[in-house]
Parts: sequence; structure tokens; C-alpha cells
Amino acid sequence: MTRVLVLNGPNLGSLGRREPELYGTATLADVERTLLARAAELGVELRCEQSNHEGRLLDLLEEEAGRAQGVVVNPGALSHTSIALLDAMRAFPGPVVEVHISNIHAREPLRARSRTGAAARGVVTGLGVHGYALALEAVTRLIAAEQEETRA
Ligand code: CA2
Repeated sequence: MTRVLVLNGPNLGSLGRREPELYGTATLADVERTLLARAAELGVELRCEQSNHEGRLLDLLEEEAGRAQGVVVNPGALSHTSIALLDAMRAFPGPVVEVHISNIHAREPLRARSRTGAAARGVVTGLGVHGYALALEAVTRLIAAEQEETRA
């Protein structure tokens, strides 16, 4: 069965509890529940993790490299700063799709650049928490296409 790692970075555990005008009112548990339901429809197994610690995110990417075929990741503010996470995403053997709940291009200039986005096959930004489902669908299609190529 196809397996996808869903990673959320620093402060995303507070989703729905602060700054609803930016990030909406759904909690991370709500988001993960919705994603698990969509994953079941797509026939995909999910592992959902959130951490405030950069090293933990790196460890999870490394740990899942031999198990999951793709990744959906919202690196939070680490998107704008972390070369370590960029490298870890690049090292992941399957497709990685990055998500931002808010539109990083319509906010402060320091958020407009996602360093980690360079390691993603695509970036969904500004579509609220629905962006996670779109990213899951995209990563699932990319995995299927890669598997198809390997078979051909
Ligand atoms: O829009 C996004 O998803 C972000 O990745 C969220 C990050 C921010 O630093 C990025 O620039 C864009 C912030 C996560 C903070 O999460 C909170 C969630 C709810 C309440 C307060 C903070």
C-alpha cells in the first residue's frame, strides 16, 4: 500500500487556537482527521506528525525514507530559514509537496521566499487547510506516475 508522511513544523500544533484570520479555525487534529479520510478514499496509508523541533523533522524524513513513498510537508517558519530541512527534503527518495495555509507571497517580504520549496515538486500556498488535501492528491498522483514509469 502506498504510504505518505504528513509533516507539520513549528507552531502548527496551535492551529485553530490562535490567529484564525490567518490560519482558520480548524485544529491540527481536524486537519489530520480530514486527511486520513481522504487518504482512505485514495487507498493511501498516512503517518501524520508535528514537531516544533527541526531535528525531529529531519529524523522523521530519514526514518520514513525507506517506508513512505511521498511526503506532504508544511515546514512552518523553517521554510524561510532551514537549509538542513531543504537538504533532508532533497534527500527523500520520493515526491515531496509543500503546503502553506496562508499565501506566503501576500504577507511580509520575509515570508515570500520558501527555501525548502526548492526541494518540493510543488507548493500549495494560500488555499487554507484545504491545501493539505490538494497536496495529498498531488503526491499520490506523482507516486502512481513514478510507479508506472518503473513498470514500463
Ligand atoms: O501559512 C503557513 O502555513 C505557514 O507555513 C505557517 C507558519 C508561518 O511561519 C509561515 O510563514 C507560513 C506559521 C505557523 C504558525 O502557526 C500558527 C498556527 C496557529 C496559530 C498560531 C500560529
